[in-house]
Amino acid sequence: MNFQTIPPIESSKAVLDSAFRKAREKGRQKNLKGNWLQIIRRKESLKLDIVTETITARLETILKHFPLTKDLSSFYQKLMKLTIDLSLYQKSLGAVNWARQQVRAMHGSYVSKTNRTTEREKIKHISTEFYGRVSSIVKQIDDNLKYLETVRKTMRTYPDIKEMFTICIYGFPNVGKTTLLNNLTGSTAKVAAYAFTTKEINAGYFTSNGKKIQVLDVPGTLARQDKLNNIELQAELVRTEVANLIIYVFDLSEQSGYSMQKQEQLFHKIGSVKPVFIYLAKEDITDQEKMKNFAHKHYSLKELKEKIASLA
Ligand SMILES: Nc1nc2c(ncn2[C@@H]2O[C@H](COP(=O)(O)OP(=O)(O)OP(=O)(O)O)[C@@H](O)[C@H]2O)c(=O)[nH]1
Ligand SMILES: [Mg+2]
Repeated sequence: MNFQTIPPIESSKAVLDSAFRKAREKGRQKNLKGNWLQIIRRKESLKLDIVTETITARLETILKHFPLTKDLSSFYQKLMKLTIDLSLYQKSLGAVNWARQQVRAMHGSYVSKTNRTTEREKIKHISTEFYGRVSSIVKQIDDNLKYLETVRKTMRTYPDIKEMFTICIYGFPNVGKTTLLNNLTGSTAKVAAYAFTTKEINAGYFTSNGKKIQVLDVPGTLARQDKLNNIELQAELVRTEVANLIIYVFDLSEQSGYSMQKQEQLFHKIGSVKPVFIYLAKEDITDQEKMKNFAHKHYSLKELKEKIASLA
């Protein structure tokens, strides 16, 4: 799901201003035919149409772009629960839908009123009343529109994760996770010699036995459960909700700045709910003795690819 394409949400005032501006432009139309009554009716109902169309189109765009929670995977459902007020979100979408229906219904009844009226002043008065009632409806949802704009900005930080066999590369900052992603998938995500280079989830793809595999390189985690920021939270959700398989990256050289003891602790924290394969980064700069004494089973890049092919 791509959350980057939700268009900005305007305030009630902006929606109304644009609807009334368009109606005024339409009202200047000169080439209407018929007697004065037909012309004025036609002119006023055209303005009612334009106001209604403009407002309902804006509201429908909002409803079309924001996803319904039930249509999303459990990863996004949980992410939403953790980053926005879900019930206010749903209430806001409900309010937008309510306003859309109200404006439509009111349009129908005011157009027929216009068509039943024979006095110029009364026809004008009907239009004015319509504008007033429509404004009041749209103003009523102003807080909802504001909240949806806040949600939109939060959703822009959501990663685009596809539903397919997924591998999560996990480990401390600076151990070599992104380097492994690039080597596995041929992607060119940023690698650098300092911690927290990766600030959002990097995705790479490759095909194994004709099956497409998604590899997610999550920002280096310190796994402090008590104070996870938005992106660490996403990393934890990728690991627990999305991944079919985890590759835990160890840096035995400790050049990353994290001791073996700490790396072991984090490794044990992951548990064994899903398969975890160990990859040793920076073998070329690691002491041979350290390599020999490393107790856990681990895999080379080539072996990892074979394991993945057998599981996916
Ligand atoms: N010599 C050597 N250096 C490596 C190897 N793998 C990674 N590095 C270096 O280690 C540093 C960190 O690598 P990254 O792939 O950016 O590490 P990361 O785990 O993604 O780091 P964060 O995104 O900050 O969490 C970079 O300077 C890499 O060039 C390796 O196998 N050998
Ligand atoms: Mg990285």
